[in-house]
Amino acid sequence: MATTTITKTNTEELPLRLTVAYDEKLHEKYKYTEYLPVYDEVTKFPPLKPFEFNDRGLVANKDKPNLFSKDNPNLKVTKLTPLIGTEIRGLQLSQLNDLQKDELALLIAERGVVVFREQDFKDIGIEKQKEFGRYFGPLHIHPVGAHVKDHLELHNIYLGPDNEYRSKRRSNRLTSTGYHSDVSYERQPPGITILTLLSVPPTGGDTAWVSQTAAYQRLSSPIRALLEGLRAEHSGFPQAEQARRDGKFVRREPVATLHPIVRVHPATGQKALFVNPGFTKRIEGLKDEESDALLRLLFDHITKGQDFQVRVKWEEGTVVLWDNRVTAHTAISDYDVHNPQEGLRHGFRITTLAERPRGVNGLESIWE
Ligand SMILES: O=C(O)CCC(=O)C(=O)O
Ligand SMILES: [Fe+2]
Repeated sequence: MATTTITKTNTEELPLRLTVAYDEKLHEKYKYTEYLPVYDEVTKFPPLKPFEFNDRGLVANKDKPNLFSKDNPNLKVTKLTPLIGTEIRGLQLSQLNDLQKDELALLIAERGVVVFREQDFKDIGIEKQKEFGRYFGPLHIHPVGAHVKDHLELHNIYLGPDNEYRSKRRSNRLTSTGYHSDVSYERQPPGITILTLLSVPPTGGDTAWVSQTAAYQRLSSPIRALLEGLRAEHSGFPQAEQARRDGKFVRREPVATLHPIVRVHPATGQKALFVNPGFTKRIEGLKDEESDALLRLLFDHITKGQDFQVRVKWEEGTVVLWDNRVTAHTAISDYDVHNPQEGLRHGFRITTLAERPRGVNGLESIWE
């Protein structure tokens, strides 16, 4: 990775060390230079505090008359697959009122992923982008990831010739894909996430999501009943340890949490699997071999289930919103970052935190 370290002084005269994780020369004519990835290597954050979460989808009109107004002749709503994913054209996220945002929260919970095309969202400015996110929940700051300068709530998505960190970590594997639910180790893990790409390769760099609601429903009833009584550990430790090994700064100490394996969505009441190959490590109360075998079964089920997955091709102006409580996702890094024709993929993620997960019969998340 081409990194330059710049040391500047913040208002309290404390030295602020920012590592620039890109090559400035490559981006001289780039429109979104202020969004390029950096690492604040000084600011430390305490553990996340518990908070009361109110899902906006709970107060939404289920028919969504405001979001899907009959008075909007440009509106085009398409189901991308029967089980997961809806695409919307003719509606600007930046213009939605609160009633529409509430209905959108419910739609995201129901459909897992909602893809908005032809958006002006990337050009409304960072403060408005954060304000939009905050409507759905408090914004998460990633414990180790690159971010946007002066805005740690904007998690950076970047893969170019001058920063291959994301792909290098997977270079010894047969595939670049890795399904996960973002930072699922947190006590109150993310609900709605908003991913905006500022630069999109002409082809490649799609993202795929799997419906964890459909994945749960496919299981036989004896397995569903077994899973409904179990919790699994989600750990942030391997990610933090890897970051330290790579010489990166860990701004919040890692946590591990036991979450119910079957999670009930507060707004829809639907049950979904809540395990993912990215962060779920073991099942509470099982012998090692039992836990390994059961998690392997579930990870295979999730990653192989193309009939309950959706793969989204990014376009200029696309913004995707998903619900981490009922989906898992993976980036697909299939383009050659060293070929200028295959382009640069760059964007930012705004991640909103949600409730402490609740399972079936009140099974709750716990931690030490
Ligand atoms: O780059 C992508 O397509 C997705 C990356 C990712 O996992 C995320 O933004 O949470
Ligand atoms: Fe992710």
